[in-house]
Amino acid sequence: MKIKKKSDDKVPIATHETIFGEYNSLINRKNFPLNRSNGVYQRYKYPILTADHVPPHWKYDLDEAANPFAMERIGINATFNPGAIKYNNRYLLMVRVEGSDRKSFFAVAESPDGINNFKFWNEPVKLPQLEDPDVNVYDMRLTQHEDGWIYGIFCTERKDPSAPKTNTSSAVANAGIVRTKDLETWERLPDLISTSGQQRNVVMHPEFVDGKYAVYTRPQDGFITVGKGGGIGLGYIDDMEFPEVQNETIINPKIYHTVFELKNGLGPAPIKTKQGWLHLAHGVRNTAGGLRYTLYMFMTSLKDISKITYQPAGYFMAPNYEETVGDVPNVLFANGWIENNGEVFIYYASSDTRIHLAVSSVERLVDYVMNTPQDTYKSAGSVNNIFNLIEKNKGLY
Ligand code: M1P
Repeated sequence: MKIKKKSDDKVPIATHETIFGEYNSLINRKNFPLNRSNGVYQRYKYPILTADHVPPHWKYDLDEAANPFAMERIGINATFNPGAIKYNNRYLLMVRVEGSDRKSFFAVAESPDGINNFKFWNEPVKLPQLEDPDVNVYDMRLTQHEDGWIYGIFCTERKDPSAPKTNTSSAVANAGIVRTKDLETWERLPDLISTSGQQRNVVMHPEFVDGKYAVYTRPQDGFITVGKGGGIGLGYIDDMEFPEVQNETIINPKIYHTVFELKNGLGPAPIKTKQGWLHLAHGVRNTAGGLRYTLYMFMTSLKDISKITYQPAGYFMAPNYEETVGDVPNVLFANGWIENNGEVFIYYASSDTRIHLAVSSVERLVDYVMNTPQDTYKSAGSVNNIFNLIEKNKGLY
C-alpha cells in the first residue's frame, strides 16, 4: 500500500511503511524489569500487549485502490484479560481483544520467552457457536486438565430475554466452554448448567477430584451485581459434555471491609505446590470514585480443595498510577499465569485496556501467602500485626 498525500489534504496519510514500521518496532521492542520490587513480584516496564499490537491486516484494507486514505476499516479498542498456557515450549496468551464496536473476541498471542515479542497469530480464534449464539465473549481461562484436553472457560453474554423492551442494557452472563488439543481447533461444549443465577469467572481445576471435574464459579443474581450469591464457589461436574454443576458451595465469600467486599472472582487455574494450591483472584470494593479491582491470593489444601489454608490480608497487587487509567479505570484483573521451573509469569490487565507482566516464583508466592498476616477485619487487629512485627524486629533496626 503506497498512498500519496493529496495536495489539499490536511490529514497525514499513513503509508504501508509507516503502518508496518510502527507495528514491527512495537512487536520487536525489548522489555525489561523495573528496578523497584516489593520482594514478592517484579513488574516489567512496558505493557506486553496493547491495541496497537493487533496486526495491521486485521484493521486496514491494504489495497491502495480500495482504501486511498489508508483508513482503519476496523477499529480495535483494547487487549486485556488473557488466559495463559505454556504449550510445546511456546508461551501463549488467549487474549480478550475488544473492537471499537464493543464486541470482544479471542485471539492467541505468542512469545518465545513469555516476556518479549508477543505477537498475535495470523487470525483471531473462530469460536464455534451454539444454537443460541454468543453476543459477547471474554476472559477465557485455560486449563490443561489431566484428562488430556486443554479447556477454555469464558464468559458468554446474551441479552436478557426477560428485560422490558425499554431496557437495552440488561444481559445474562454464563460460562461458555471449549476444549482443544492444539489450541487451533476448538470443540464447543454446552454452556455451564447451573441453578445459581448468572455465572462469571468460572475456572476449571486441573485435576480430577474423586473422579469428577471441579470448577470454581462465581454465582451472581444479576449481570453487574452479585446480590446474595457473592463469593468464589466450587462445584463438581460428572461429564463435560453435559456440564451440570453439582454441590456448588462458596469457599471464599465476599466479606465486609476487605478488598473483596463487593465481589470477587477467581483468576487463572490454581498452581499446585508442595504446601497447597496457590490461587490468584480479584476483589472489588466500591469507592466514591467507582469500583476498584485489585488482585489477592490464597492457598487451599491439597487434601481438600474447598478448604482455604492461608489468605493474606489485603491485596497482592493494585493498579499503580499509570495502570489506574483506561477504559474502566482503577482495575487490575488477571486470569492467566504460567509456572515454569519454579518461575511464575503473571499476566494481568490494567483498566480493561492493556496487558502487563509481573514475574515472581512459586517459592516467593508460597512465602507471601503463608507468612503475610491474615485479615483480622478490624483496624485494631491491623495495628496489632504491626506491633508484632516491631517486637520481632527489636534489635534489628
Ligand atoms: O471491568 C472490570 C471487570 O468486570 C468484570 O469482572 P467481574 O464480573 O468480576 O466484575 C468483567 O467484565 C471483566 O472482564 C472486567 O475486567
